[in-house]
Amino acid sequence: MIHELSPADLRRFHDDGYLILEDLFSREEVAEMAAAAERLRAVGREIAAALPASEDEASERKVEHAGSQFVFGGAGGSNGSCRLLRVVWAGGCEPAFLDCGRDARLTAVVGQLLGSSTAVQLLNQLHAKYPNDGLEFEPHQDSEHRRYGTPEWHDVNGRGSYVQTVVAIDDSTPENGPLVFYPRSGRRGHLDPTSVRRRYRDRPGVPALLAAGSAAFFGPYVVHRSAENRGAAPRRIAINGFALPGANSRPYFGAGTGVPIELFRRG
Ligand SMILES: O=C(O)CCC(=O)C(=O)O
Repeated sequence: MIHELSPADLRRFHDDGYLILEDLFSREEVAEMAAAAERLRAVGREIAAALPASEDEASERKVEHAGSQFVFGGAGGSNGSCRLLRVVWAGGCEPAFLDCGRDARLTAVVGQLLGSSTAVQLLNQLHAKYPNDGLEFEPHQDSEHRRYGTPEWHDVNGRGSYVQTVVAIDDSTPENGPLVFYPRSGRRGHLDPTSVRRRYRDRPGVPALLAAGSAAFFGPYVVHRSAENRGAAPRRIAINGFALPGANSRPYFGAGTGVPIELFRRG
């Protein structure tokens, strides 16, 4: 079923910078994604164990495998201190992730938010945080990662030209490192990333306590973060990001990136 956004939904998205829709996917569907996420985790462990140890703990290491890219941080090697930060184009290895990212229940909402029947998918990603694994995301705007202000990004609609979506695979709780938004923080557009981190580091923000199967949709300017998982269960999310055609010229990893897709198709 396609979710028709109300004028109030659209207002909330444009004013607050984000919108939450509950129960977009069923518990059975997210259970399949959870199983797929655990297979990706197991592959990640095997890859990490074979990585040579690195002196440089600060830089990321990227390993391509079966159509996905596994991104690690930490020293690596068989000592086990290497951490899987994200799986890029997760649907390459595990099609359930791409099925979710291309599902009309998700893309039709993106289409209404972008005001377009087509978009270019840039991201299809798994972020998994396990209890006390230390993985956290500092306050940021996604416009930083999309390279706003450089020749690689052209804001074709004057409203950011980008929508990121997060589907919860697990229930988010206050303890397990939920996404935290700062409503209305995007009203002045793209900001200096260092000042964003400094200004928002000590502010509580509004946690998005998404139940499994619910989704958050957000524009490129709203500041958000997520803390370490201090809960007892994983917090896994599926991220898909969509740009208006003509906005992005930076290459992204993944077999389906860069190609305009139809957002309103049925089924
Ligand atoms: O995994 C997280 O909580 C961070 C997600 C995030 O910052 C993003 O989708 O831009």
